[in-house]
Amino acid sequence: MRQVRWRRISKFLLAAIALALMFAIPMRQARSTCDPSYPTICIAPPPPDLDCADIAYRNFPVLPPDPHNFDGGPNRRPDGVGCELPP
Ligand SMILES: [Ca+2]
Repeated sequence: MRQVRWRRISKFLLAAIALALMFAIPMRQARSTCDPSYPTICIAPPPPDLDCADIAYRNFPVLPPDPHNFDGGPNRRPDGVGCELPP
């Protein structure tokens, strides 16, 4: 009787571990490939250092530290919006 119960518990534990791995592995990949400075799009952190000409996104939210410097530049002050289209 105890063996049957233990088998059920171990089956449940194996299923729980498998489920946890199924969800944890893709989340870890997403975290390592998408830089948190660009929360609405997925851009990998440098290297390589990208410029606006290297990506298709425009007018997207940018959070510090903005490692690619999509927001701001030599003649622009950072305003939290990356790769703005010219007015
Ligand atoms: Ca900007």
